Amino acid sequence: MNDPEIPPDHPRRVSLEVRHRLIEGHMHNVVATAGLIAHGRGEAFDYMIGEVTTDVARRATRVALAAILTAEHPVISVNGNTCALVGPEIVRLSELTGAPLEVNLFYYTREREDAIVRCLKDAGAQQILGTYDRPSMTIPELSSNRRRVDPEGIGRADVVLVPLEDGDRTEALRRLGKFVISIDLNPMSRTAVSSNVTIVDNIVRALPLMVEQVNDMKHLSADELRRLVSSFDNADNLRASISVMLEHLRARAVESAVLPTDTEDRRWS
Ligand code: PTJ
Repeated sequence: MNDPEIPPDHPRRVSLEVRHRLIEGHMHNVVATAGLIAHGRGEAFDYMIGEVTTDVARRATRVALAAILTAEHPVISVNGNTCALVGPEIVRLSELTGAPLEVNLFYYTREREDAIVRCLKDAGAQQILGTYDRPSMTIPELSSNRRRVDPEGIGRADVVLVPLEDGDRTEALRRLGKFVISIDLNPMSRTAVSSNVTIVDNIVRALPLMVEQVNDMKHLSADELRRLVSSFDNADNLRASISVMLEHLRARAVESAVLPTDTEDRRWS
């Protein structure tokens, strides 16, 4: 791609670099075309939350890690956007928690599966579940491509981490009695609402934070970890995330109202 040089002092540099990682991933078959659109929706919500990891998301992250660390068969589901944006971090999280990676795609093609497997292996993954050459089983409750799962992975998992998801599968996994953790910037999405724990944050911040926190969390006893999970209420967590967004928007409205009209606030351009 003819990548325009992003000046280091560009006020939107981080956001533009993330976009370019996705575009690159799309050109290499990792990211579905719809994945670019999904990212745009994510960006809009990220704007509303102030493009930072909130205390609410930090707490949800700890609870998510506690659930993974106390699970018998935790699994990390990987799709195109996740692989393109946080491939190395997702591989690291898998190593640190012992939760295997499973490729599970909504827009399945063999080319995309191969490209994602290559990307994960380049990031250091040793074992990848859910590939065409492995045994598969189906989730009967689900009609999309995502219904094909690995019996050694999502098939037998008690806890599934589904970063960046479409709602159908989360609901199906919940009906099967699985504990679902999602990372979704939209606290009103079906995925967010039907998960047991929703981390309302951008995966480009959430995954590095999970990797950073997991070693600390490992020092907690199993009882302490379980207590963290059982005292968590995802509806409260989502309400709090929406409140943060509202407060942020209110503050922006006030700021905009007092700015002289010829003032360009370049952070938000
Ligand atoms: O790789 P595939 O074939 O499995 O397809 C993946 C996509 C993402 C295309 C597919 O799962 C899809 O269509 O998802 P949706 O229904 O668009 O949902 C994506 C959700 O992720 C939306 O709620 C977005 O707000 C949210 N989102 C987008 N980018 C980010 C995000 N959440 C966190 N971090 C992001 N960077």
